[in-house]
Amino acid sequence: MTLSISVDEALDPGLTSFLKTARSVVVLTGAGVSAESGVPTFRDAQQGFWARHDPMQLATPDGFARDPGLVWDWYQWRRKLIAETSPNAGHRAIAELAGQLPGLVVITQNVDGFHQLAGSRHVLELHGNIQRSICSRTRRDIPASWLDAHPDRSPVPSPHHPQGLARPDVVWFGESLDEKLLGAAFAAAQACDLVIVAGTSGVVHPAASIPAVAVEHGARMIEVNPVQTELSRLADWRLVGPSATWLPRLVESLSK
Ligand code: BV8
Repeated sequence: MTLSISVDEALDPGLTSFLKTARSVVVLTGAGVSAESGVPTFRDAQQGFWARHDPMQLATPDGFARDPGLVWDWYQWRRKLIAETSPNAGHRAIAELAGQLPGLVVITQNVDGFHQLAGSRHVLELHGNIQRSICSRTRRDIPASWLDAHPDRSPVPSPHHPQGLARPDVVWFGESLDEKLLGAAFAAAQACDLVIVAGTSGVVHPAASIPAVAVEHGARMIEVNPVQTELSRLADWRLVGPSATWLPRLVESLSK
């Protein structure tokens, strides 16, 4: 049975008392937690020039093979957007929750690095990090200094392979996730007694199956999202509204 709470209602006392006794918490985040920082989510319309392109086509090996310059420019545009903004109150609240709840693990689908910037220390970046670049052939790291030495090239040649190109160190659709990271995420989900799912539509796998794994192993679930999602049916509590409003309230409830 899911209890939905809107932003103009108080937190359910059952939720706050459970939160206080939680011994092992997992927070799964998606693009929605960065929305209030001004970083567009994956399913919102892209802005400007990119409105003509489908992110689902660009964030793929085929998209990069077809037009590496276009995909490289899209990531450069996203990197610039992310560099011009910063983590929001939702990211900071998750970092504060970790300070008060033992062993809290952040599992994020986001590639903006905002959880670490906001102070979270135990972050599993399932889909990589847009700030890092690797060689498209060898997957070896490419330092920012190499990119800075080729400011007007798109795509940028790789220093590690004659046919290699620089690409973002993210997991594209159709690419497998890092086994160790995914294993750690599922292990944390199986061991937790509370999973907080914030800002995700729950459509991208295998990340989307993490809440079900937690709930199947006995965890309670809080969902933070302005709208209903594929995961809402798993939630004990649905906090209906933005994460930058609800997550600080969860932190506040711990000190009451
Ligand atoms: C793989 C990096 C093996 C790139 C990303 C099983 C079933 C179905 C499909 C599959 C499956 N297994 C595999 C697949 C295929 C595919 C997939 O899931 N497709 C889906 C779309 C149908 N998965 C894969 O390819 C994965 N690889 O499984 O490898 C394999 C190999 C070959 C063939 C098959 C399998 C790799 C997936 C990783 C893709 N890379 N990112 C980049 O960023 O450029 S995923 C990308 O989507 C982002 O990381 C994003 O975070 C993520 C998920 O989306 P969300 O985070 O949920 O964002 P979204 O926009 O959807 O939703 C935002 C939510 O926030 C909304 O609900 C909104 O209401 C809410 N919101 C808005 N504002 C706020 C808010 N919430 C709170 N506060 C607010 N203010």
